[in-house]
Amino acid sequence: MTTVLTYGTFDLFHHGHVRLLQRLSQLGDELIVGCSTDAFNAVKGKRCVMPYGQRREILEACRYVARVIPEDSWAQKRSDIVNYNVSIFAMGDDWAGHFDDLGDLTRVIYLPRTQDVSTTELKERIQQR
Ligand code: C2G
Repeated sequence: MTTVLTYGTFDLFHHGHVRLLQRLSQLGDELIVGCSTDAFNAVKGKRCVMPYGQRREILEACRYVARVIPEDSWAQKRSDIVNYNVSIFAMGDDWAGHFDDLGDLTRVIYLPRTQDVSTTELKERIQQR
């Protein structure tokens, strides 16, 4: 069983998120997504439009996602990788290099982001309407 793990906020779920999760799901048998809690987003300095429960519900409804777990700290990745027997840890390449230290536990890869879409850009588009 090849388990793939990723983390993110996934606010205002959009096709950039979908395309990442779709590609990640094709790398293994199951994809686990760590969804950032509201408290952890405060640590990251991110203000979400959608609260954790709604972001989690959307991820759980995504055909590419086998399981959603809460992400409430930077430090949990190592224990998650061990506890879920993760074969591949992957993020979009805006994080390239940030998690290479996990390479002693699992394969670490970064996939190209989808261009021309982001939660920030969607917020701006909504405000201009
Ligand atoms: N992403 C993407 N293409 C986009 C936008 C986002 O591939 N156009 C990817 C990001 O690279 C990331 C994932 O989608 O891998 C989730 O993006 P965010 O919700 O912005 O996640 P972030 O706030 O960066 O949180 O511990 C890691 C952090 O929790 C990551």
